[in-house]
Amino acid sequence: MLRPQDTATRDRRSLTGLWRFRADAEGVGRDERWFAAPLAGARDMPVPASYNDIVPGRELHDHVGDVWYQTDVRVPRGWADQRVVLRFDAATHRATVWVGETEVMSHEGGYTPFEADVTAHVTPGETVRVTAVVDNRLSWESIPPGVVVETAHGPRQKYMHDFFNYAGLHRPVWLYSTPTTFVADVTVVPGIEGDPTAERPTGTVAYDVAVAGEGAVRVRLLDAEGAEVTGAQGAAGTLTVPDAHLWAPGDGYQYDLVVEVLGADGALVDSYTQKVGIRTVEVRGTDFLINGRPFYFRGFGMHEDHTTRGKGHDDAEMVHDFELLDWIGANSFRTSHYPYAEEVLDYADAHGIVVIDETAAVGMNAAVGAVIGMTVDQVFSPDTVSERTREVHAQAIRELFARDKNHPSVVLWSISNEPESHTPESEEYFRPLFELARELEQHRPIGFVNVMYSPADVDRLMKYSDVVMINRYYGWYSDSADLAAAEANLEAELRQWEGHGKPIIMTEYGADTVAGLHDLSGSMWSEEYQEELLDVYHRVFDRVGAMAGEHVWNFADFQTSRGIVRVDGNKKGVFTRDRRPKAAAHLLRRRWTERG
Ligand code: BDP
Repeated sequence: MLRPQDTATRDRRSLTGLWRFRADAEGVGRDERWFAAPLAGARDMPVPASYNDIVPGRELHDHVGDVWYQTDVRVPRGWADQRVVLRFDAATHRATVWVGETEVMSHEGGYTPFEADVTAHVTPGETVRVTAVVDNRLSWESIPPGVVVETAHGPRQKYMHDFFNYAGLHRPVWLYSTPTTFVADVTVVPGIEGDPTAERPTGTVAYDVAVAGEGAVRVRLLDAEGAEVTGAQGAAGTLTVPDAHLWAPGDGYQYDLVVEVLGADGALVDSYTQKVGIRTVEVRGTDFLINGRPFYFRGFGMHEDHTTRGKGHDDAEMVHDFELLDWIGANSFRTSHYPYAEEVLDYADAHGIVVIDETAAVGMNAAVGAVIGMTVDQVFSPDTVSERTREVHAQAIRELFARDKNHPSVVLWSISNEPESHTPESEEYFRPLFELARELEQHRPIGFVNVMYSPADVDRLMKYSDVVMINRYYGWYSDSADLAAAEANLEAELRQWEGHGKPIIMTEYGADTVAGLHDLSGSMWSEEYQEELLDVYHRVFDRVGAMAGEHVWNFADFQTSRGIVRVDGNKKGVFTRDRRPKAAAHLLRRRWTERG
């Protein structure tokens, strides 16, 4: 799905700001048609933001069910004869939207965009009311899964993943215009002819444009200075780019593919600009190659998580986080554990940061659930994570790939984090999803992230994965406080995974660390222990030839559900939640900036 854009033929109006908001604890708003009038008893709520931490008290923080958002927007006068689209970049976890009293769309899944053609329901120059009901409930048929337990004291949301169930309108909302004949989709697949390690090789850009309506397509490829490099007629083809400036880690060079739809008279009907980074990605033996060169992932699993706004996107926080990644010498991160805002991927593209892009399929694991605070006998069964869940999961994969397919920063997909992967039931669930992912994706590697409970001798899913991605907590959840044992056991396990003959990326390793807690005997939770533990892992990584990357868990401390294993959230951050460095930040900076 194309991102809204201002071009010669398109305009956007942002609907970010304060919306009218009302929680619907009784779940009566749909029957009472709250969309049909200005929301009674509403309070102000910022968009984008999670609503949970905006208001003091438990009520909104722990709300389970629907909340209502409403705003008024004046449709620009100049949009007469245009197609008008209403787009939500995300609504967590599902929403139904009305324009005036007309229901225009519903969407399942909290981290991908959705939109509707609302031309028939608006009048340019006039104001229209937009209402969205957003439901935060997780069930056995949502991704991620969860269970709402009805208690004598009200509903309680349980889930098996280790981050707080922030909800609301987390990303911008747009009203935008396009011509009635318009560019509906653009797909680009970059390539390199000959030796990809050459200084300025010949690049290729295979493109495919979907047009709604009748019109001829013309494409022009411009370099970063705006000079035309090449072009072509026709909705699909392959452009050749002599002396290509490649997109590469640390060099976010991009071309502009200007896509134009022309009328019978040759006049411009629609115009859309797609950024293109020319680079190749390949797994060869135990190497992960970008542009033919082995790439070693250094960085973090992250979270979209900040005080007050929760998972709400914010440019200041985003740029600051990227500046910290740069300061520490990270070259990559994983969008653990859900698709991040598109602004994040655009920034990664533009700055040469490499991304492992993950779906929201997290917490499909009873053993992990038991630690977090939800018990379930069997995660994969007709009554729990089932074929119906798989349909939702498949749709999440389709939407993620459709949204992010053109980002050069995305080099590897993760279709799930730490699912149970040692049982026949889990294999049966996942095999079709790997097949689907391969059908949708022809040029990037695909994988999933393996959990500590499924080592190489029992895991049944790694054979479907191009890369071995594993999260390990030797020295924390196992071998607690015993780093000598941790070192030996970690190495022994990595040697087993080496047997797969694939690159290994340690996608999580780390220790909960209370900022400011120091201890010269290196007790757990101290800054010293976090440093020592990271040193142990790094020594081992440097001995194992198949290692292709290290992502520390986590970039920053983050909020989780409440329980006996977390003190105001997960403290495995290398930065605190307000982004102050723990001692480990300096250790990583030394390692990652000297390594180059
Ligand atoms: C892993 C999960 C991650 C958790 C982490 C932890 O992938 O979401 O936050 O461990 O326990 O199980 O800190």
